[in-house]
Amino acid sequence: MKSLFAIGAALLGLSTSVVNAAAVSVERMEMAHNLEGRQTGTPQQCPAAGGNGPTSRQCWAPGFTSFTDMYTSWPNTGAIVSYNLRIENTTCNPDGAGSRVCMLINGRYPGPTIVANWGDTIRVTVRNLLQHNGTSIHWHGFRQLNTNIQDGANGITECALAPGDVKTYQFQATEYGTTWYHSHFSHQYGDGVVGTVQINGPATSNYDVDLGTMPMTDWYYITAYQAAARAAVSTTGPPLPDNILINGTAKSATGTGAYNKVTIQTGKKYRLRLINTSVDSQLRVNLDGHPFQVIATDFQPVVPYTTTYLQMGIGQRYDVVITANQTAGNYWFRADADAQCQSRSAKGGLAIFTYQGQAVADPTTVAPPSPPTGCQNPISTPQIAKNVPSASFAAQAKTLPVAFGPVAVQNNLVLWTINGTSMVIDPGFPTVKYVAQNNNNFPASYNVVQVASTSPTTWTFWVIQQAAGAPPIAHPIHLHGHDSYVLGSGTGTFSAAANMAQLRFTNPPRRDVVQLPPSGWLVIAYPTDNPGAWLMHCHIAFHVGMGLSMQFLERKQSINLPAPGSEWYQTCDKWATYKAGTTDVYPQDDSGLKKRQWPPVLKGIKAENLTVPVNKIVERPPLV
Ligand SMILES: *[C@@H]1O[C@H](CO)[C@@H](O)[C@H](O)[C@H]1NC(C)=O
Ligand SMILES: *[C@@H]1O[C@H](CO)[C@@H](O)[C@H](O)[C@H]1NC(C)=O
Ligand SMILES: *[C@@H]1O[C@H](CO)[C@@H](O)[C@H](O)[C@H]1NC(C)=O
Ligand SMILES: *[C@@H]1O[C@H](CO)[C@@H](O)[C@H](O)[C@H]1NC(C)=O
Ligand SMILES: *[C@@H]1O[C@H](CO)[C@@H](O)[C@H](O)[C@H]1NC(C)=O
Ligand SMILES: *[C@@H]1O[C@H](CO)[C@@H](O)[C@H](O)[C@H]1NC(C)=O
Ligand SMILES: *[C@@H]1O[C@H](CO)[C@@H](O)[C@H](O)[C@H]1NC(C)=O
Ligand SMILES: [Cu+2]
Repeated sequence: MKSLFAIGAALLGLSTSVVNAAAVSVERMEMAHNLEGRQTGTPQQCPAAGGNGPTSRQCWAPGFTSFTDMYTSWPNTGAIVSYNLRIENTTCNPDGAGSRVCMLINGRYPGPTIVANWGDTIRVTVRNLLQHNGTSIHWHGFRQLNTNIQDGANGITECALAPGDVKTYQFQATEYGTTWYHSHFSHQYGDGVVGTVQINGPATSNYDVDLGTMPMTDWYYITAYQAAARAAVSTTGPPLPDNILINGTAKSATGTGAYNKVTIQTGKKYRLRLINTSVDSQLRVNLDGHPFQVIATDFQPVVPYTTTYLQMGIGQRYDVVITANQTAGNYWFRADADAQCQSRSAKGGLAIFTYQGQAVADPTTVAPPSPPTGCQNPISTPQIAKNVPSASFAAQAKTLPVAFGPVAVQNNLVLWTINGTSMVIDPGFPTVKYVAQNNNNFPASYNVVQVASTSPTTWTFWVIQQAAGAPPIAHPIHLHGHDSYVLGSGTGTFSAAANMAQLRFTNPPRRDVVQLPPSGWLVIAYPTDNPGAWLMHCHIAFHVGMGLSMQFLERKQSINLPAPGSEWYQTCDKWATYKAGTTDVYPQDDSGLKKRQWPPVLKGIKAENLTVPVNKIVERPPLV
């Protein structure tokens, strides 16, 4: 009989060599800090009027610079930036390999880029024009300070929008930088319901031209729903992505389609906003001949550092500056599935950067030497320094184990658990509704962890631990409602006695997606300053669909609840009507966040009634 380890690896489609390689060396990425004058974190004098320009990117608006603590201060511009998003069931063909079913926003892939200034209010009206799917749109990385119900996580902060329904989201951009929005309903974002967001603000290094957002994703010729269905029952792992799209386009293996093309001019510096919007693939990104100067990680401005390669987990963003100082010509931009993070793709991702005045042609450049080894979080230094109190760590830190079946469920579904539970939610009965009804009987499968807190300044600490026997796969862990303060990560089993000295409490990196290393641990912290029900989940769409998700219920007495009779409740009423009608042709068959059956049934036992960890309930004969 195969070991659980080997079965897990087989289910996730890892070759034995990858499994073995993953267990070995873990090194940090190259991180030469740039030590030029003002770019090391010294504030420059900004004109009273603001003064943001090519040589003064630290400056922004009167009283606001890249040194402003954006957790407590932001410009109240009074501006409202409005967008309309129509989600439709249609077809698309981004690399010319053939038309397939897609769900698109406003008929394009990716959907429109939302552009606003720091401190603006963003108002987005979403129309669900799908015939047979709900939807909900999550504004990835936005802190949603005191606006939990705008987070767009169906089953947690809102009811899913029924087919035909309309909903308006509204929240303030209290942070700036680069992010994306995507459907949080089932596997829908993998079929096209994604777009990027650019919030203009100050920067920690200078540049001449902002090239805007550069989303990169794995791409399947089958739909994400089909891929997930195969992944859920497969003995050989999720299907291999067929291609990697850069800014929504690529050439296929047979040469159809087109590369994304960017023109640059000798002597200029360019800001590029890289976003990994994949379903299953971690990416390794570089531009041949042009090192990246990193100025932000997720929504956090960082002290600039230079690197030739970036490893990007799903949902992660890097804002980088490149300098056009090489021989004029064509250069490959590469985004490859990162084997160091157990990712694979049938084809690598390519785009072309061309110097102005040169004819566009396929480049002949080669990738830089020494790509990173291991699947790691680079240690960046936030520009706005914040320390984490270490005194309460030992008393308050709690462990959340991440484990993997085999769990015998209907149809031999593959499941992931966190703290023993594989999440299943009801898109029609969000956690916020329980809170509004003062009902503490959350179903066990909602995987609610109530956060101990006496005030907004109480810190909470979490050790996310790969359980013994879990397959050695990195998981990009995304936290809603907060930036994770990344105290540390490593291999093996965390123990305060052995690993406390490794934790960084002085200005640790902060970001909203952090890699949990294979066979290892990750320690995060955050202050309980944002009341709400906040999801924390793996951003690999297949894994969240298989339940790798939990929610923190933070200071529930202080959550701003929806007003009675408001649109929020109407969304729930419409969802209930839809579920009771005859047009709901697809039963829920995933976690609901990326999907599974509601109510959940585990070998005849309703998950609401489970008191023992799901992964201890039933063992079934291993898949062979
Ligand atoms: C999309 O359209 C196809 C073909 O008409 C249909 O089979 C499918 O159910 C639709 N999907 C959704 C989510 O509406
Ligand atoms: C959503 O639509 C897809 C077809 O496009 C279908 O496979 C899936 O089951 C639907 N999911 C739900 C929960 O309605
Ligand atoms: C991405 O594509 C859009 C639409 O084609 C284009 O306007 C934009 O300049 C591209 N961005 C980059 C960074 O290539
Ligand atoms: C995107 O993230 C996934 C999963 O975290 C990773 O496997 C992939 O390499 C990343 N892609 C890029 C282009 O960074
Ligand atoms: C080009 O610019 C990069 C980034 O600023 C720098 O590291 C490199 O030394 C420069 N190369 C040349 C040839 O000037
Ligand atoms: C994890 O689950 C167990 C069993 O349900 C529960 O007792 C424990 O409190 C949970 N852990 C946390 C951190 O909430
Ligand atoms: C679940 O628990 C409820 C209340 O404790 C009980 O009435 C019900 O019979 C249980 N259902 C199952 C399937 O165990
Ligand atoms: Cu995962």
